[in-house]
Amino acid sequence: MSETVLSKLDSKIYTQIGVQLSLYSGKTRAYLLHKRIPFVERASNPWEFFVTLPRRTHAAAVPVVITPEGEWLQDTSHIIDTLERRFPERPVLPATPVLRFAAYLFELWGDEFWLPLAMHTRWSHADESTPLFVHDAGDALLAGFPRWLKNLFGRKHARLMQSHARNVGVTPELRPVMDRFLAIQLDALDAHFAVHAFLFGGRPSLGDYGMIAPLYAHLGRDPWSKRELIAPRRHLKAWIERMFIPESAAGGEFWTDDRLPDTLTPMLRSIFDEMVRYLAACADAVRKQPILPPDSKAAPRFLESVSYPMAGGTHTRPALSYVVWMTQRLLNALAAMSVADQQRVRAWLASVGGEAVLRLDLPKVERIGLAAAHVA
Ligand SMILES: N[C@@H](CCC(=O)N[C@@H](CS)C(=O)NCC(=O)O)C(=O)O
Repeated sequence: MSETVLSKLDSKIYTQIGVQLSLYSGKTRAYLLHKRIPFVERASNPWEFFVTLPRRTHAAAVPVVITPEGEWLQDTSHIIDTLERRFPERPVLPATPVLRFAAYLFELWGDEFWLPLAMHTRWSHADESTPLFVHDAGDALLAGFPRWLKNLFGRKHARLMQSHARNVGVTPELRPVMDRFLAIQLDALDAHFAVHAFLFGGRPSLGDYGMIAPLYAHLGRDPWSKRELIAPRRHLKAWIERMFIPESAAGGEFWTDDRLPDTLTPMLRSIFDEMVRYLAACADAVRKQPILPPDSKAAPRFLESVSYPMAGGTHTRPALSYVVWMTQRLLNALAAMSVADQQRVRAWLASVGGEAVLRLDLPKVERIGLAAAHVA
């Protein structure tokens, strides 16, 4: 290829700073692949991760997508929103209101409600997960360094993540309730994917990208959960694979009748009866925080401990300020619909016992990296 052709190609290529072991990197990787956005993925290094990323994105976190124009985008929801405007073909949001709103609900459920479940499958089985984690974490942040140094760093990072797991509600006492949740929801997902290629039809939606977050790196790739939870559920396993094979959605469309099939009912029960209670608790916790000036550079991330229903029991973990930002985004998406479409969503919520979503009363927030600031 001539140099001009190569430099023209370069000028259109996106870069994802991401890691195989990372929950959220899998979400944007699947998205970039299915959208056929030209991109390369690369690891990071300590300087970039701990100095450059916080400077540019207010967070030492991946994934980050660098646009060909040199913008550094952090936060998978923000990345997808931004790229959807630039790449409107094959949109990830269904055009019909009920599926569109449901796509936001499933994204939030996968991204945030499943976070403790993913951390549980990884760190409650640390004896099996740690070697792969240490290996990958070393490669991801210390590419080119000797293996012993990579391992030293990887082990330090594993200890950090194990303490982070306690921060999102992974404790020995809470294991039984999380195991029950996983059994119910993984069976339900398997039954859904036995008859449908993706959540809402023949191609992945924003909801599928939220769900692949916990189901790829943690449940789908860590040795214990891959063997014990995913291998026995072959339809779910096949969906995880499809999420990284763009051809699997070729010619596929979202359903046009704007209805969710009964196979999604167990997931909706968790969304409305469990997740919404957590969202409300996060909103209450943020409301108790002092109002910050609009140009603030930092905000508290982990707030008071809150409890909410899970699989017939109770789960407890710190409220997250960030969750309120994602919930605000969900309600903004509803508010942006025409009056007629909003009415259809409301009618659907009433018909599936989901009116609690509409009763959520959120403090106003602005996102700062991995946190959200309570603003006036
Ligand atoms: N809400 C963010 C979450 C990003 C995130 O938590 N990334 C993890 C890796 S999967 C990370 O780098 N965490 C660092 C930390 O939690 O301090 C997103 O959607 O991008």
